Amino acid sequence: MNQYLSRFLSLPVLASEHGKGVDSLIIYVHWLMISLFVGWIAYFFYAIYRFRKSKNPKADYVGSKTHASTYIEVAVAGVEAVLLLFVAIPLWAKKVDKFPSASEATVIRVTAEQFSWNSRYPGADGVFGAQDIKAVSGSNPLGYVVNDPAGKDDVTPPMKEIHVPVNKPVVIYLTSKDVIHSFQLDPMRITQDAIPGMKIPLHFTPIRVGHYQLQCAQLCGNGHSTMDGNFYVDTAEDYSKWMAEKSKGGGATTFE
Ligand SMILES: [Cu+2]
Repeated sequence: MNQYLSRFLSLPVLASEHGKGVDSLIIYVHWLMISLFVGWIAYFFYAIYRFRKSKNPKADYVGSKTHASTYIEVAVAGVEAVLLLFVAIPLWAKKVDKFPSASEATVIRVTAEQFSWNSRYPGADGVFGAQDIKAVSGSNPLGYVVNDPAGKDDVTPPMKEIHVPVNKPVVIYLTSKDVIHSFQLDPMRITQDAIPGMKIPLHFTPIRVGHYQLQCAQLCGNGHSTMDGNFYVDTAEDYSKWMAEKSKGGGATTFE
């Protein structure tokens, strides 16, 4: 039954581990809404028939004497409480609580800007080079400290391009250069606002190789609709090849 509803709702392709839980919640909420819809429509037609003029020439000012409506209301609230307490909150707690350690994850810094996405990888040493507001210039808009040794092997792919290996947790530290944007990756069931001045961590594990669309989910200016990005989930070999290609010549000197 759930597969039919999922197909009917045309949920986007699912490519992350935790996404199953998100989809289940969406499906349960829709079952609840479908049953409420059917219930209300049935009651509507029942009321039209039951209180038709030919059988009820005089209005009844007393109304219903049973408590059925109260019981139904309590039952609906009960189902909503179960969904919230036993499905939604545990899913959220797991999603925001248990961050994978940096050593076992692909760690990326993503900086949103009007109207693009910048990504940066820490390179072989696993440490990001420093960023300093004083280093910001026209050719170095994100303020990378050029002489920081930790930054020498950092990798800066072209804008709008992010690669990750499959079946390995991804940790993204998200921020914005200008206004509020939102990092939305539907196949990963991930949406997170990018806020200037904040470094917001998010994590997920991609489980399906593919090329997916990243998009901005926060109206951020005239070019908002063009603020997409290419998110690639590669096999481990393809990812290593790509990373080796992008590492050539050192990353800290390229400010794309
Ligand atoms: Cu945006």
